[in-house]
Amino acid sequence: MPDVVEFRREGAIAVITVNHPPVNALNNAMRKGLVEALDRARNDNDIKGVVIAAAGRTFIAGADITEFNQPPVSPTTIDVIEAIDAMPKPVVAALHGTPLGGGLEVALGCHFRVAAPGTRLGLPEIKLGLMPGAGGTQRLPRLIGMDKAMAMILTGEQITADQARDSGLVDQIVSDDLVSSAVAFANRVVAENRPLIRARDRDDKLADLRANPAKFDELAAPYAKRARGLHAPAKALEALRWTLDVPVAEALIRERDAFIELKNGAQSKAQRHIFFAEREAAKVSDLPKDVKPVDVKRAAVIGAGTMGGGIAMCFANAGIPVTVVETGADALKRGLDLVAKNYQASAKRGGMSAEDVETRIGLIHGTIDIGEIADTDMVIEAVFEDIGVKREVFGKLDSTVKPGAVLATNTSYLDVNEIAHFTKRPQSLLGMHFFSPANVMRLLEIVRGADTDPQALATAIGIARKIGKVPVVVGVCHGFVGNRILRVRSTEAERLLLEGALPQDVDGALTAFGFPLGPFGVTDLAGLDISWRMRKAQGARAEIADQLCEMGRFGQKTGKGFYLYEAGSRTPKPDPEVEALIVATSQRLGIPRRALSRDEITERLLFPMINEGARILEEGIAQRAGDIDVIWVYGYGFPAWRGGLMYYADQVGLPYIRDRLTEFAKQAGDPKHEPAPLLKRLAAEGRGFGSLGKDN
Ligand code: T1G
Repeated sequence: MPDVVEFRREGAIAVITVNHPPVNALNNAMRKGLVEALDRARNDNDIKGVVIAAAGRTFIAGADITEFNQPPVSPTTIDVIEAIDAMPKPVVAALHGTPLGGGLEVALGCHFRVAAPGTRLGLPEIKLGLMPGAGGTQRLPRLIGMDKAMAMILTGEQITADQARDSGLVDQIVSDDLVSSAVAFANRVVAENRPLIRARDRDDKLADLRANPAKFDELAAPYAKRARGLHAPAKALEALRWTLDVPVAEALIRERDAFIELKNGAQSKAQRHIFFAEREAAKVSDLPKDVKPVDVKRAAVIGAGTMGGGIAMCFANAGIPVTVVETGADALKRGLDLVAKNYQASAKRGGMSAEDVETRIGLIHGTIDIGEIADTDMVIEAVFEDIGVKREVFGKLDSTVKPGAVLATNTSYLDVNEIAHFTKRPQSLLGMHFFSPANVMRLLEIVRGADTDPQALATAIGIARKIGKVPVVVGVCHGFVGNRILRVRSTEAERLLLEGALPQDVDGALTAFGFPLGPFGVTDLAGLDISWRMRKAQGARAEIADQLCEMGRFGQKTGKGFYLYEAGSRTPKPDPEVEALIVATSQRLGIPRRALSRDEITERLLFPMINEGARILEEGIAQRAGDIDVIWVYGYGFPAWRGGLMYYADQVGLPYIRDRLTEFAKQAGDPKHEPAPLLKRLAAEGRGFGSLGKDN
């Protein structure tokens, strides 16, 4: 096992290389090794300069998050940076891959930074409910100015090597061998006897702001507005403000204390749970390690509707040529025009350059001849949600597409096993359930059929990650995992309307909980007609929604749904006509109306969803409770700072949820609210869903 920190000399330059695969996370051993190596370089008079580099695919990608739930062990990241700060010799960071978080903070502590082309740099702590805790909030604004530093720290987004060089974060982009170039850079600094100015001592880029502190509030306002119940953004903004009027030594101590407070807080623990759950969700316990995925060089999408176009964009965005097949030239043209319009809109927003738009559109080819996709490696069907249409499409695909290609259906609730047997190759078929808009939503439910073979499954998981999705492997049932739980929520939401709540009460409860939109706001956005069509196909009924549909009130697209929408506005307004319809329906059904508290509404929605999640785990439709958390955070806007549906249940406590479900069942005379056996068992054992999978 190579050392986590290696020390070697190149002439008068010490080269310190860290090596802790896969991402060089800054763990206890690495920090200790770095401090020892820096002490050695400082005390050796023959050493005139230092380079800090990393082996493997990336420079340090941050503190080791797996250590966060244990007490901190010295030396800390701050100790490492202070050892650099105390160095009277030039220290150059040699950056490649993704120097992030504590890794970038170590680099900020160095006197100079050189980077390989393609390096992406960031301080993503905010995405973990944290803030930079090793000097990032004090050093970055001094190097690149407050507006750029605030954007990096408050969004957690990465910047490119060019952006880093142009902003002053990186001194040089080196295209030859990175470490040799960094050594040469260090030798030049020594030879030229360049002054060693530490980032913490630079104030030139803050002078204007210090003279006009009100400008800070202007910069901070949009980030503060978006914080919506999150603790980390507020703390990070407070720390950034210290650069204006708090001595840097004092500010660094305050920053550390603020970071520790966040790290020990419930929100960050929940967001760190989602970070690891997202990575776990792509792992399938019985998938052989040596399975060889199909190399998807060319893809195809059947159907150029909203979903088909969005799916095609996902492949084009990842640089994979994709053919879109439609039945008619008009539908094809409409679909491809919509794709072009989406790209142009994103270019207008500054999301991509005109050349990017051209390249991506160039990767999408349209045809009405299915024969053209015979040689593709993966085909995703995104046609009308009708089993007869699926049968026809997959029959054609089976006789057209080369053996070994992976065939996927984007169905959101039809039986994937039934669809697989429309072909003679069920082993190569699975579901790839994208969420609308497919080019934006990151969740991808990979629906594993009874016959899906390891190669098809591994291919779908690999391609999902390649196109920037968060894959979660699920089993076959009506609605798989996400929509099956959504259906429970929708049923309960309607029930609450009949018992006394109004749409704005129900939506208000969940937006207060942290959802961006409530159930009825979402339905108005997506269109009531979509679920209406499904209910009619299944002979199901939703009293209020069906009446609204019969009145042609399909939501935002018709200006009316559960709410009213003024022309050109997407802001939902309560509609007295809908309230009257709800009250009349309660009376017609003989359901007495009563006032429902926000807490009761929240529990009546979330607890039945948790119960359905327990059943999903019992049936093996989801591998882990964390998979359900990831699905609802990435597919339906469940607030990540609450950790997801099942993690939240563990925080509330299963005994309480069990008892409330028993009450709901009695109240509504509805056995489906009876607590699931798994939930009852865990409650009785004093355990949570999070304990499953360890000793079940
Ligand atoms: N700590 C521990 N493990 C980590 C890790 C980390 N920081 N980052 C990744 N891993 C694991 C991950 O769980 C997975 O494990 C494997 O590495 C590959 O990751 C003081 C305190 C670097 C862009 O937030 O964004 O520094 O599943 O699948 O898609 O202010 O990982 O293989 O067992 O994601 O190529 C700040 C988080 C921490 C960076 C690579 N840093 N990581 O993406 O691979 S807080 C971060 C990432 C901090 C300071 C504070 C990504 C990546 P396994 P992967 P990838």
